[in-house]
Amino acid sequence: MSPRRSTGSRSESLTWRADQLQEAIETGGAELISDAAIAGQRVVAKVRERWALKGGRTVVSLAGATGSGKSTLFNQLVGHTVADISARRPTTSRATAAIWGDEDATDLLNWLGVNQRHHLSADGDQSDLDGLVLIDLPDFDSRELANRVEADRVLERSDVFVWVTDPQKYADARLHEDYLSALKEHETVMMVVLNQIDRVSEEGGVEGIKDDLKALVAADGAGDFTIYGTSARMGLGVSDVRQAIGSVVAERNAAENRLVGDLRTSATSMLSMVGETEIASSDVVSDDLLTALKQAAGVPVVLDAVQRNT
Ligand SMILES: Nc1nc2c(ncn2[C@@H]2O[C@H](COP(=O)(O)OP(=O)(O)OP(=O)(O)O)[C@@H](O)[C@H]2O)c(=O)[nH]1
Ligand SMILES: [Mg+2]
Repeated sequence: MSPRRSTGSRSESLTWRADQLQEAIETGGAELISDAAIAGQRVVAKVRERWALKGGRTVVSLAGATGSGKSTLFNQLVGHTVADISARRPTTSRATAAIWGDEDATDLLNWLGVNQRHHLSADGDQSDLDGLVLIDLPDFDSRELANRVEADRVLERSDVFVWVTDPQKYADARLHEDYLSALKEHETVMMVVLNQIDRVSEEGGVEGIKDDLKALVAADGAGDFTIYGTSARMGLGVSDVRQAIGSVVAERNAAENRLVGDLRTSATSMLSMVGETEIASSDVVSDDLLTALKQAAGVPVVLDAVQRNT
C-alpha cells in the first residue's frame, strides 16, 4: 500500500477515501474481522454503487414515527395528493418517490428499490426543485416489521434525511438513540421538522418544544440544527422546508457529503477498535492500517509521517 494525499477533485477524494477504507479492511485482516469491518465493507460497496449513478440528482427522504405527518408534508411539497394519508396507523407501507425535472432517474430509483414513482415538471415556480427525488417513507417505529425494514433500506441509500417529528413523539428513543446518535458526521445532510405545531395550544409552547428538540439533537451529537416548525395539515411553515430542500438540491453535493459521512463514521469506529487492540505501532502492517483508516476518516496523517522520519 502506498499512502498518498488526495490531490484531485472532490469526487476523486470520495472514491480515494473509499479505497483507503477498503485497503484498511484488507490490510487489517484478522485484527479487523468484526462487525465494524463488515459494515465498512458495505459502506465501500455503497459508495461505489451510488457514485456510479451520480448524475445531478439528490435523494431526500422524509423519515419519522407513524402519524408524524410525513405523507401529509410530502403531498404539500408535491402540491397535490400523491401519498395516502389516514387516521389509521400505520398508513404508508411502501416508499413513494416524487421526481422533479427531466434527468432520467430510472437507474437511481431501481437502486433505491422505490417503485412508486410520480414525475413532476421542474418548470416555472418548480425550478428550484429541479433534480430532487423526494421520498415518503413508512414509519421507522412501526409495529409492522416490513415497514421498518422498508424505511431502513431506503434511508441507508438516501442522500438527505428529513426527520419529521411531532409534539408528542419528538423525544422518542427510536429517533434519538437508533438514528441521530449514530449520525455524528452527517450534519450537512439532515433537517429536523417539528410538524403538527397547530396542535400546541399553550402560548410559547411551540418555541419551547423547538428549543427542547434542538437541545436533544445536539445531545445526540448530530449537530446544531434549525428546527422547522410546520403544520402540514394547514400548510404552515412548509415553504421554509421547501426552500431548505431546494438549497440542498441546488448545491448538488449532498450525495457526496452523505457518503463521506458514512466513510468517516466507519473509519473512525475501526480506528477506535484498532486503538483498543493496541497493535504494536512499529509493525509495518499496523502503520499502514492506521494511515489508511485515518485517511478514510479525514484525520490528518502528515504529523505521523514527520514523526516517523525523525
Ligand atoms: N393537526 C394536524 N394533523 C396532522 C398534521 N399533519 C398530519 N396530520 C394528520 O395526522 C394523521 C397522520 O398523517 P400522515 O401524513 O398519514 O402521517 P405519516 O407520518 O405519513 O404516517 P405513517 O404513514 O403511518 O407513517 C392524519 O390524520 C393527518 O391528517 C398537522 O400538521 N397537524
Ligand atoms: Mg405516511
